Amino acid sequence: MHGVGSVKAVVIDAEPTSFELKVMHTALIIIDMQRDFLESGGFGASLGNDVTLLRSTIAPCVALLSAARAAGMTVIHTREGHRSDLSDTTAQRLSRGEPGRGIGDPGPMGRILIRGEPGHGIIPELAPMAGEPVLDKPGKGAFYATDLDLILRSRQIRTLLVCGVTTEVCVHSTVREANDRGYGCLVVGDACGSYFPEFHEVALRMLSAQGGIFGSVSDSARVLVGLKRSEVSRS
Ligand code: TIU
Repeated sequence: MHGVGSVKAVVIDAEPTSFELKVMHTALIIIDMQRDFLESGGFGASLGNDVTLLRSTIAPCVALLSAARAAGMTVIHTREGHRSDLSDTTAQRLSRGEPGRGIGDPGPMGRILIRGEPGHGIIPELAPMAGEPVLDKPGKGAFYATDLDLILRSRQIRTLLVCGVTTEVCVHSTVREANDRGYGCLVVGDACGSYFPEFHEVALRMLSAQGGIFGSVSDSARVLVGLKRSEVSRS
C-alpha cells in the first residue's frame, strides 16, 4: 500500500530552496542504470568512456531505492532501448553516433540499445522488484513515446525524485519534460553521473539556476535525512 499515514509533507534541503514533497504523491525515477552504460564490458566503455564516473552513482542510487521502498514511495525504472526491428526509431537517430556503433549495431553486450539484449538490462545492484514499473523508452526523455505520464497520473504523483545516467542527456531531458507537464522535480546530484564531469556539474547548475527553472537539486545524504524525518513523523 502506498504511503499509509505519510500524508505529512517532507522538507528536503536543496538548491535553490528546500523542496517539499509528500511520499504518497512522489515517485523515485531511476533513469537508464543499464549494463551497457555502467559496466566495464559495455557499450559505453567500448567507446573509450571511463565508466567509473558513472559507477560512483550506484551506491547513492541503491540508498535512495532502499529508502523509497521503505517509505512506500512509487519507484519507476527506465531503460533506453528500441525494438529489435528498429521500427521505433528514425533515420535521423540511426545516423547519429560513431559509424558502426549506433542503435542496432553489434556491441560488446549484444546489439546496441536494443531491448532484451544483455547490455540493455538494468545493473543487478538496482534490479527492479515486482510491482515497480519498468519503462522502456525509445528516446532520451522518459515521457517521450511512453506511458509514464499516465502511470504517474493514475497514482496521483505530483513530484519526482530523479537519479540515474547521464546527467546532461537522459536525466536532463526527463526533468525538462516533467517540468513542462507540471511535475516538481528534485534531482539527486550524486546519484546522477556523466562520462563528462564538466557536463555533469553544469547540467546540475542549469537545473536549479534562475530560481529553479527546471527543478531543485540536492544529494542523497540530504534526501535520506528528509525521508527519515517522514518515518519519525509517521511513528
Ligand atoms: N541514458 C542516457 O543518457 N543515454 C545516453 O545516450 N547518454 C549519453 O550521455 N550519451
